[in-house]
Amino acid sequence: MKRVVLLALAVTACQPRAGLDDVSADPGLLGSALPRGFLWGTATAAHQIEGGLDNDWSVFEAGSFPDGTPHIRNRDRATVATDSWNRFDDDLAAMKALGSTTYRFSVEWSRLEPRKGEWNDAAMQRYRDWCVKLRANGITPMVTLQHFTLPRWVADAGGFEGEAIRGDLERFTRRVAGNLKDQVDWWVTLNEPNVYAVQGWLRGVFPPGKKDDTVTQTKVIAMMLKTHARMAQALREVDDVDADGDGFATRIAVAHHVRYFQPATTSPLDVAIAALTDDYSNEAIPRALKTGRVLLDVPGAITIDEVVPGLAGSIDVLGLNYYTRDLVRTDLGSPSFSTLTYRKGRATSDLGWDLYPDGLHSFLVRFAAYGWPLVVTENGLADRSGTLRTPFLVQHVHALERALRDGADVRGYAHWSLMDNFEWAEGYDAQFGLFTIEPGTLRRVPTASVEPFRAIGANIPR
Ligand code: IFM
Repeated sequence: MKRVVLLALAVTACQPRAGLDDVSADPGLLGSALPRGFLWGTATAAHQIEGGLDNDWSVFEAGSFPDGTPHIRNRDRATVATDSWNRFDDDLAAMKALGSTTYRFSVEWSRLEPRKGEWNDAAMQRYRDWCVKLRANGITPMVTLQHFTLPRWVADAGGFEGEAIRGDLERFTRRVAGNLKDQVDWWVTLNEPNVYAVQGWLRGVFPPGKKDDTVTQTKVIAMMLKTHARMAQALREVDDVDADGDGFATRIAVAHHVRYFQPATTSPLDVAIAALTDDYSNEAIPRALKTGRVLLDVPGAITIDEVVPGLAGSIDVLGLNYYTRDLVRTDLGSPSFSTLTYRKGRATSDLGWDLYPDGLHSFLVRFAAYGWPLVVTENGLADRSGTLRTPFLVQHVHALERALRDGADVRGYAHWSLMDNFEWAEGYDAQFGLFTIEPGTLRRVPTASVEPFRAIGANIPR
């Protein structure tokens, strides 16, 4: 019966749609090729869902660009977001409906340490309660320690442009780990250092809203890696409890955003710039995590070549956040030497992102060569109509299964996102959720992809 339902789902899901290539293997068994114990679930981040926060983003959201355009589409604010701070039980019910065995979420630094050295123990206790509830429901918590936001006092001191953040985030990590160590083994220190730096210093659409500053952007990535090394060290020292009994007290990851860059043409310049972009954006961070040497190069602007103590060996697992493919067209007048575009005539998400499942297969196989186990810490699409989400899911899981067959050791998949939420500069327009949020009541309403998601998960060997 289960097989028939899945087959029907997958057949519907695989009706030809421009740009979502056909699944060639038997889709009725999707999920069954994943390894026993594979973590299956969703991801969120505090600022995007909790509501009631006061951090550097709260300030940025209120502002505008010099031409008067608001920083955030439609002047949206994360003031309430999905109100998850007060509705965790609703979120948990949604996770259970999905048959989740993991939930990746972030703990919010500005909530836990609103002023330097001043700790909010009640908030820490609430995060702890979430972890206890998750585990009681067979859902492994995966906790992100920094996901794009900073407390105001940290941002005022320069954030990742300054030096102090290394010590401050290390202390924060010690505090969180000390409180959650008997509940949490899976830790993500930082989310998407490359995106954080590009959006904040090149595109100017994240705080601190600086533009075309590839020098500082590159220094920020290096500082994030240095900070990560200290956070990882802190986790290893403090979290000495193997919460899930698998023989490891810590599984430390960085959630690394990868984009599949292809040259827009066969011209040698496009090929060279695509390779440069790929190295800077995709390769430099895993390479640094493996070797301990940060090597970042923006020709003519900045080269960083620095060995960072504690960086080599700092992760146990590489997290990959994968969404899309870009075509790289040379633009030597631009600080990044390129403009990015996408292949015409293919399905795109509501944000214009090319949907390219083969890219996931390619990255999993490529980064498996470093020797780490991998987790897909994010994968999803903005799809208000809900018509593309199921084929997207089916085909990305299929790509993941092919990567496993090709030798990649993939341990988990977290769909972005559990529910529609505050999508940073895009506000609430971009809807990534497996659940949608009913305006007014904020009720979590299942999309048509909930059942396929659950059905695939049910095929994972237990
Ligand atoms: O919403 C974001 C998330 O915070 C980080 N990774 C990409 C997602 C979709 O843009």
